[in-house]
Amino acid sequence: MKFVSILMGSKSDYEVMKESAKILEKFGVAHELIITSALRSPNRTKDYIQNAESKGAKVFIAAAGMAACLAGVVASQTTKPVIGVPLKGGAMDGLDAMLSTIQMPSGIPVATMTLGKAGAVNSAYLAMQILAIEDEELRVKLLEDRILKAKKVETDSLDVELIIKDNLCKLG
Ligand code: RP5
Repeated sequence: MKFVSILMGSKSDYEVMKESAKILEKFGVAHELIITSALRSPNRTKDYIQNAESKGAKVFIAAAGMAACLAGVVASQTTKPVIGVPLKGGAMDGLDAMLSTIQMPSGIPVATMTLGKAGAVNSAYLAMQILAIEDEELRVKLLEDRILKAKKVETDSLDVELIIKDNLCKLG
């Protein structure tokens, strides 16, 4: 069974990363979620990745703050796509985690999202876009979601917009 695997370095990461799981849930995409740390539980992390891959994990999402090496370690253990979500906290409130997650050595990529909830949500969308390459039903769902998002921009604007209707007045 194909699924998306979400790993996070600590229970303190769950508050943000549940937003990623919520999006996958909304689109009916199977997923797992596990707390495992690259530094505190390296053996558990390695074993989990191998096991998840053999069960059908197609994309890994890895979230961590501070030293934030989880996504890099996951990428070192699999050739499946790895999406990194840096989390706030630490001495530089997430900038440290962002730089750590993004700066992978050549040949071992991690697709790094932005910090916080937007990063968590986007990790789910990117994982689904990867799955949708070979899943027409999911591709259509993602397309419909984009249409809804575009409509929401229009309806949100209607609440506040001021447009000059008269175009008789030419500039220049
Ligand atoms: C990282 O250190 C975790 O991913 C978390 O973001 C951060 C702090 O962890 P806790 O001290 O809250 O467990 O490894």
